[in-house]
Amino acid sequence: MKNLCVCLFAVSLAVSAALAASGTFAPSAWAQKPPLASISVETGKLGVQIPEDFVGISLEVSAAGQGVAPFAKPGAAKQGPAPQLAAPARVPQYALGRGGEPNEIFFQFLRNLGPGVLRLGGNSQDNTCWKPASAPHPDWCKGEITTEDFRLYSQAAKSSGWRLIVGMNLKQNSASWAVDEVKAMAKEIAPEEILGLEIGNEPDHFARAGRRPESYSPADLAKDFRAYAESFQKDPVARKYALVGPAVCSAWRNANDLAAFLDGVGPSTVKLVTVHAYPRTTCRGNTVTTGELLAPELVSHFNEAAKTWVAAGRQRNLPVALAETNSAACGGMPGVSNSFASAPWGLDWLFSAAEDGFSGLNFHIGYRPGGAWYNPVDTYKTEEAGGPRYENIAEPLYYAMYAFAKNASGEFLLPATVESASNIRAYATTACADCAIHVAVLNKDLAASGPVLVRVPGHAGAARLLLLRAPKLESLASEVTYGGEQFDRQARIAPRPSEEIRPNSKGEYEFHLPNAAIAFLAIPAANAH
Ligand code: BDP
Repeated sequence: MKNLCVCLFAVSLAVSAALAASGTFAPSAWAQKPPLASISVETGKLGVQIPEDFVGISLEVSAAGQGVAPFAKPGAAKQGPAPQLAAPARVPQYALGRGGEPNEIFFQFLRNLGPGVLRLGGNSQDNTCWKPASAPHPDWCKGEITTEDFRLYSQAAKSSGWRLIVGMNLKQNSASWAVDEVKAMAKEIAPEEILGLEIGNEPDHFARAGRRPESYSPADLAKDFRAYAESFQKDPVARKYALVGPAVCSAWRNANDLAAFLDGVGPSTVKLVTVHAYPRTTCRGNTVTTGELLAPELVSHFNEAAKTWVAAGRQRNLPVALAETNSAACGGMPGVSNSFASAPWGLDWLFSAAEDGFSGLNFHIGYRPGGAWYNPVDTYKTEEAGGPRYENIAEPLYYAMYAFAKNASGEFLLPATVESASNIRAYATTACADCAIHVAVLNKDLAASGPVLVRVPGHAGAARLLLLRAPKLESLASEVTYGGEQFDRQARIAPRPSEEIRPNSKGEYEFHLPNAAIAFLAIPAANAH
């Protein structure tokens, strides 16, 4: 799909200037401002089909493995002078809730997205231990994984209908210890609730963290991974589960190293290839601006490389998932990752990753002291007499995931060409060759707004328009609306009244696209008038 940027504005200024200079200037020429964008959709050939469960969530195995204590009891607070704050600070909580007190509203947020994959992984996966005392390196265990955690995972799967990818600790590097964990897990989670077990998180960082020798290579990783796979195969319980990996994020996330890993573990060892990506970082004091997040090159550079990773999997008949991703590593950028700007970024990221051929995409939810800024849903708790009450907030990125799930999941991509002098992207999808067409127009520009024209040859029925928008790109969740509605604290959103758009005399659908907005246009099938 091409998103051409033709500098119409510059052309029009030049033409107007020439007309004025030649003395033949007609005042109406000034009135003919070019549209913000002209979009042409081709209906002849169906492109990539977006899997129905494409949109997913990646969640840390535990908050404890990230160094954040879930539900610290009020009495357990540090001794010392009482804080001077008038109101208690909001305490971020683990999205799934806690053992015996599941966060049902978070499960509803998952259910809203249709079928999906909930990956339990992240750095906590390799910092959390099943039976820490029997771990080969107990001092590497920052958190403990218990039967209650497995039960919570299973409740999430049952309640949401999503399948799980459950991360296993590879840093400890003990296959027999991992088999014990799988046996305990199998008592709490039904095999059909699990898509696969993921061995290790970002092993390309293990040496940097001092957990492997400096010389640790993709071939060494394949050896460690294969030892797990072989032990699992020998166990009647563990052998029931498919394996997923290598969850690489930087140095080894390239076609050559992926190939070295996949060929090293041998055919049919992994069922799904997983890679991670954070296009920006806030690690080591880096900052990220809205302009950087929305820059066209951010997506185009990523897609160029991503296609080669997908190809490495495909050559071995394996699907490749962008199993952990978000806007900026180290928890995201306050005021950017949690602002409305993350919605057009998130939609561009979703559509283009689908176009690259990824089988799924999981936006990460993180925990760190001080909170993470990129979470699609933020969970807090308030202590009440009867126990904790969870408060769940749909962030702008969640609106993007929801709109994608409602308008594009399960459909085929169609080529859409954009002519615009501004930073506008468009994607089109359809469920079949003769079906209705969904067009998403993403205003990623920092300032532009204006009329948009959409042409779909042969389609002339009245279309329906919904806007996902906010007053400005910097707006936070409380100001985001989809079709004028918002998610409430119960994860519900009211039915959204759409606006009818009839084609103009040239057969184009025309509407106004504000800044900080994404338009979803549903155009009826060609033969439906
Ligand atoms: C990823 C880790 C995840 C972190 C995230 C981040 O897998 O656990 O939360 O980085 O830094 O690489 O935000």
